[in-house]
Amino acid sequence: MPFRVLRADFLRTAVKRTDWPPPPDAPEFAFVGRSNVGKSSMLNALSRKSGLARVSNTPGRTRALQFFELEVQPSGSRKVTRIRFADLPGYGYAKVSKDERQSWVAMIETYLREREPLRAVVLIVDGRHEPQPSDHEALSFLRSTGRPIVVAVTKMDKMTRNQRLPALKLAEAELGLPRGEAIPFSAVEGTGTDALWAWLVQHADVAPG
Ligand SMILES: Nc1nc2c(ncn2[C@@H]2O[C@H](COP(=O)(O)OP(=O)(O)OP(=O)(O)O)[C@@H](O)[C@H]2O)c(=O)[nH]1
Ligand SMILES: [Mg+2]
Repeated sequence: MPFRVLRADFLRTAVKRTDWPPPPDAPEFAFVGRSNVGKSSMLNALSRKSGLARVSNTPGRTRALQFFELEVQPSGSRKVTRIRFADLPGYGYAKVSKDERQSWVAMIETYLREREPLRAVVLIVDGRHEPQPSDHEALSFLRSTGRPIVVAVTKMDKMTRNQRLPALKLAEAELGLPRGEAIPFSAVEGTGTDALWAWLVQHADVAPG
């Protein structure tokens, strides 16, 4: 693991801009994906703290932006860096009113466009299904923000070993990504946490070592 996690804590919930954590700002990363895809589980796997973000079998559980603060240390270094994670409400969740859905979308899009310390975004898709129309919409919105984006293909453990590489390649091809760009992930097996940390660190403006 390129970074050791020294501390990981829930910081605050935000439904409007004034709730966003105030300066001094740390480099921030957002986790975006369909409802129930495994955003909160990914955040827990990265922070090595299973109860940090709330994981649920009930889709649509995370209804606001949830901010977390971590202290991480590059391996082989004494420098401690503070970063933040934002766990975003899932999109594509049908069982809410149109008004509520529109207010979610506005809340998420405003944050993704305007949040100053946001360094990069992780878009999470489910490896068991080819990308859905809402995944394509999310990716094209994210591209329009000009933010660095990485696609993580999660729940890889739910596939047989033989199914994993074809699923990864299919997700990349469907989303128009170069082969090898998406990160295969499993919150259960811990697959992909090192690769994802390496990518995050690269985008944190924090020199390792
Ligand atoms: N097998 C397996 N299950 C996973 C993985 N990631 C998440 N899950 C399960 O998928 C369900 C949803 O996980 P969450 O992390 O709550 O998903 P979410 O995207 O945060 O969901 P919302 O906040 O409701 O949008 C839970 O039952 C998790 O245990 C994974 O990598 N492998
Ligand atoms: Mg969640």
